[in-house]
Amino acid sequence: QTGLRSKLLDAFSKAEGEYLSGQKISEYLGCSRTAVWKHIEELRKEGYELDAVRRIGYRITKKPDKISSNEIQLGLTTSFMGRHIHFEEEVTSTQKIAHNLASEGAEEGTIVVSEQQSSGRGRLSRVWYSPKHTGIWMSLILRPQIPLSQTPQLTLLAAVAIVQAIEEVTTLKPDIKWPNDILVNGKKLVGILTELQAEADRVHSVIIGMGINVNHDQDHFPTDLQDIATSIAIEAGEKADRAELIQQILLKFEVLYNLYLSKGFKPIKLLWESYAISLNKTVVARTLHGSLTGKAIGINEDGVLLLETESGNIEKIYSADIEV
Ligand code: BT5
Repeated sequence: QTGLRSKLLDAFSKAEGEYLSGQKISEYLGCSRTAVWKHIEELRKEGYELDAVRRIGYRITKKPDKISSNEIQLGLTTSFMGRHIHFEEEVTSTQKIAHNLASEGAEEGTIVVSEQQSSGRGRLSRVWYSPKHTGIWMSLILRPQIPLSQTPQLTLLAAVAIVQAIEEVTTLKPDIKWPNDILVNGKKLVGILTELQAEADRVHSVIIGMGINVNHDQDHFPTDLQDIATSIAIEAGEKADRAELIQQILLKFEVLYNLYLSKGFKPIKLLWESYAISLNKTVVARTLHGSLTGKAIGINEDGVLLLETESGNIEKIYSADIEV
């Protein structure tokens, strides 16, 4: 089956954009016209766009921009980040798979990547929209020996790594909104979800999920996201190579993570602050227990947001949605 598929793709590349008749294809592959039609439909399902003209034949007008383990591996220069790649075309959630792999003892730096998630998730069981062939839906397994209270720092570290990678691969200059959003022109480009496997006093693994809108057109987003979400293609005016972006994220992440393990959170905090948009502004923090308005004066050594309220009190915000 895969042999026939690559033969078919080969025939199309040799045709160099000209139409190939169904008859020719069936002779070339040695299969029936019905089988040819089925293969063409399969290609469409994989994201190829084909022009079909009666009595003339088929022509590929657009190839899907795909990622696979091979594409991520080829050109990856890290020493441990992404050295174990678990790739699947379609999953429920890469977080779920990463949790299973982590429980089974997966090594630090293992990544789970998929082309599509049927139930991608955000914080507090919100939905993360993860359509086929357009984004990066990835979970990274870490095994840091740090106290539980410091794990939020890794969300901030991840945000810095992703911003640096986006700056490397595109012309964009994204902003970070505490704790887990990366925005361009005020719209959400990236969401990060950090989950733990831990006992009271020991972290077994930290699973960092990253959702990045890369090659979406504006009308790819469902109506409820139209005004709040964006993609690299929309903002930069051109598509980006997702495999290259993944490689850069892994590389930046590895450098920052090594720095973090040797020097602590301080250098990461400085970098994070240089990208943060909400600092020194009045914001509304919506938590599970209600809303709090105040000036975001910074983050503390644990990565917790510090909010100065009107009465002058400094409140620590551990988890919230922030409105600038
Ligand atoms: C997040 O949650 O921003 C974390 C998203 C993490 C997704 C990754 S993808 C790989 C891994 N596997 C998973 O299953 N998840 C992780 P939160 O801050 O709760 O934001 C969720 C909100 O963002 C939703 O309620 C929507 O309003 C909005 N949203 C959903 N999909 C979006 C998208 N593709 N782009 C921008 N905004 C989106």
